Amino acid sequence: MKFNTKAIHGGQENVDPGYGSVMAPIYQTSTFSQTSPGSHKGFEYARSGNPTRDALEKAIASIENGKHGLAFGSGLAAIDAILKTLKPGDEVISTNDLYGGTYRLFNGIYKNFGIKFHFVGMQGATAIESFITTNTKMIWAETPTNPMMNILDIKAIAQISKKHKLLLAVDNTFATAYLQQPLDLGADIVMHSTTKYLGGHSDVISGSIVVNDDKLAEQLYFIQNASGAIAGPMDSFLVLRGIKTLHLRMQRHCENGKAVAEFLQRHPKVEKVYWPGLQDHPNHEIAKKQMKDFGGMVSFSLKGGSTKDAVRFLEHLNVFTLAESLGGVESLAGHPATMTHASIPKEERKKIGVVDSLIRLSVGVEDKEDLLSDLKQALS
Ligand code: P1T
Repeated sequence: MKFNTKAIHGGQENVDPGYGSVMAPIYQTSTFSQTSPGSHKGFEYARSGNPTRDALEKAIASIENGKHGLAFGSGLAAIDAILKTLKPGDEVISTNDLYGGTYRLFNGIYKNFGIKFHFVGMQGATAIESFITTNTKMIWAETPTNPMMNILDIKAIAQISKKHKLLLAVDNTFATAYLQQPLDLGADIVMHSTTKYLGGHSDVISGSIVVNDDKLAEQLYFIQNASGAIAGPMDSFLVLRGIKTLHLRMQRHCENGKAVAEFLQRHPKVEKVYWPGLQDHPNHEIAKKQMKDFGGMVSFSLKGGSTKDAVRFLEHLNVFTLAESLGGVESLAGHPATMTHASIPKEERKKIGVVDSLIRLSVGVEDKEDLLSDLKQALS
């Protein structure tokens, strides 16, 4: 099956053997009856497995061209499960430009458990190698990065991780499987905050992991069951429904993202626009090579801008909603320095370009004329 067909049918062959419902039913149950101890229809207790979650896990694995999918209660719960494959003394090399909550989980929790993190600019993949020690176990990449829209060369990083026998985990939240499939490019683990584009309607918090390796899948399944941060049946249903229109929505997100990025680039009050589709984006060529299109996330800074200017702009938007999160049908705008990335110390933020006037847009699927006129009036 090709991608669009997979988005709708992938892994959904037998979602309701009872009645043949076309959509996976919501199995809102905590447990399943057994005729004799250990004798059941495939499910025992809903933390260990639930048919609705199972349908979602198969759908996510299918669109990522992976063998095994796992669904969690949030994107961070999925990242947390991945980190639990490590032991005290292990080291992780992570991109230094990443979602603030991921940084907080690494630095605020796992560092205290004896895991060492190196935060490195990964646009030049070769920079990674100088941080590898005998204790290094994992490379953590996010591309496009949140919020600076840097593009990391997954294939080049995968070559390094393979050479040194490390695991490469890629957070594919911003691109989604529609734009890039990290496992095909050599990654070992692909992770999503399915709260975003996969859910697509700003009505659920959830996360996922997809892997090919059977042993790694078994280890992650053990952690999912033992730690228990699973996606519930209703949330699984919502993400599954979202995936069925992912390709349609992403196409429009990309079209509108392009229109917004080009409009901002021409605007006299805008200093710099960060969108990988722009010719002058430093990683444009890699983006062209590894992505089908360039996505709907756009960041920009204001000329001579301060937090005050950014806040005034954000307060005057009408069609864009000022809110955390991204990837829903509606356009959102945020201020990374005080919102999504406030948990990264200011010094670290400055190093990666998260200046006080930086604004991040999640461009939705509304009419682009309405989006552009909203930006125009708020800028004026
Ligand atoms: O919010 P949650 O579902 O737990 O996902 C965390 C997460 C992981 N990875 C990336 C790239 C993310 O952007 C996020 C969540 N991000 C936001 C809430 C935000 O507004 O950037």
